[in-house]
Amino acid sequence: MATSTSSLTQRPAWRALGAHYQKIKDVHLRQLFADDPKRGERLVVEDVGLYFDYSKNRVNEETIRLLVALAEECGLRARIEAMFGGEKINVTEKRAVLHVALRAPREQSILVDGENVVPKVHEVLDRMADFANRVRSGGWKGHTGKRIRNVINIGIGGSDLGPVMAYEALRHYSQRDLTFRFVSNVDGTDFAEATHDLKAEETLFIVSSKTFTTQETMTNALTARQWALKQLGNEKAVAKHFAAVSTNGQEVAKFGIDMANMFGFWDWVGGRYSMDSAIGLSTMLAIGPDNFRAMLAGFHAMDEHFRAAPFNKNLPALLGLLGVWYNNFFGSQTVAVLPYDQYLKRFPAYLQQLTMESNGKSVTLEGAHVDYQTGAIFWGEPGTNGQHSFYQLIHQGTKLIPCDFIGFCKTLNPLGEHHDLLMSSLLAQSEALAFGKTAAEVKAEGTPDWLVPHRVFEGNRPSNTILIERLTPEVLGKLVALYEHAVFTQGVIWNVDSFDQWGVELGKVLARRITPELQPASESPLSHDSSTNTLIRRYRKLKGNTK
Ligand code: G6Q
Repeated sequence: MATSTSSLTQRPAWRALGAHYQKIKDVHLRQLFADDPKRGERLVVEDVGLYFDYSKNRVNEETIRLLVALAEECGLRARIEAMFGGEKINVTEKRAVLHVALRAPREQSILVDGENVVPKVHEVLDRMADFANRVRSGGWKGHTGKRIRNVINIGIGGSDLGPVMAYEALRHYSQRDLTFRFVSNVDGTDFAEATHDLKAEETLFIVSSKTFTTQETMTNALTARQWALKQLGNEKAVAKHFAAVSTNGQEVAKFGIDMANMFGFWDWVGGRYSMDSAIGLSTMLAIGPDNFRAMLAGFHAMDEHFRAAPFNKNLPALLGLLGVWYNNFFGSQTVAVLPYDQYLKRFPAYLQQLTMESNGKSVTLEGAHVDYQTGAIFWGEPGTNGQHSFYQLIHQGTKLIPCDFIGFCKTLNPLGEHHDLLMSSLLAQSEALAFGKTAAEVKAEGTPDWLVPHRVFEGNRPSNTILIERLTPEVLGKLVALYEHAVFTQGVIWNVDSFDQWGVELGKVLARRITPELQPASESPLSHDSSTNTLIRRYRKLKGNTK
């Protein structure tokens, strides 16, 4: 394979950042704040209802100037326009990338191959709303005439993580007499546990699959069909208890789902960018069409901001560029996302797919091997839980882990002092990470000399703080779009295709090859490596062993 001509690392702004890094790498955040007492008021951006404080980063104005220059040299502005303009920027799959069209207002026009796709988007949204209203009101009856009480989304990857995350995030706004569950894993345990206490006559399955061929989803969907028919005893029940979300009408029809219950989307919507398409049907069923549209309006507000704001005031661009700074110059391997809100408990898992599937690439758009680092590892847990487990390593370990703190000024569940305690933890953590505690301070507390080194906190550990008034559907849309476009920004800098996922496709093919070989009676000769062959034989033997 050709090696990259290093166009990124040869860029003037990249080289200037390298030189600048040498100057700033040992400067402590204590110093940066002491030199500029108003730093915490200046290194912030407030727009579209989000307050983004990036002052606790190891940057100064020169760093930001150079990062912005890098974005410009890499043509970020033109690439944003190419995405919004429907150009086929997913080059390896020759597809447009238009999740932004999913949240475009009715009157907007976005062309793909000369066709305005916005009317199609709204037609599906209107059908979803009609369906959601009928299920939510009890107007939609199951096969035995009972109303639906349980909704189970069957999907995996992009057809699961967005729906689960959004349901958990917006649970406060959900219709409480409906139960929502999500089955993704091909492990039968997932299906069994999701259904063990439910009655089929009150259950609606939404089979969510862009391709409608994904092994896990189709296996779970067939199991669901059998489970429902066993209880309801009539093929006709499928029309009342199954809906589908897909781009593949033919396969949906083959499965036997009534086409009136199919909600479509298009090849220009990537799986991990699809929670605001019909893949969000379970979300709409939970929170209702008006709240769903409010979420879309939030996405759209961030889209417009990303498109229009200068890069030094542009929330996704800054978030993405700061990520490049740590990833490529400080050598950080990971980013911790730490939402101080229990409703956002699945947000880090959602972001893992969004970021790592998008930018976990090692060749450029032209197919040359990169000679620089690309996508970071994203991980995290909600605060304050994480404080009692892995924060230790962030504070005192040997690794530099930039953190994103996300917090809300108003809680959705006011209960005594809880919210102030939660938020004071967020603020205390980012403060401690940045400023640490010196040996002199530790000694002054009366700590014996031998214990001092253990109780010193170096500090200088960077973080962003995103502070928002309250978690609403609109805010969730803004937050997701913020990270979507930060990922896009990084993909442009690294010159990778953020919208393909050949690694996922590989897994889909490999699993199919081994399945027939696992049967105990299988005679097929094994032609894997000696480790895989031996593991397969052992599995076959013990699986057949009923003792
Ligand atoms: C997302 C990926 C992947 C995909 C799943 C499910 O960007 O392509 O996670 O969403 O593999 O695919 P289907 O929706 O086609 O079942």
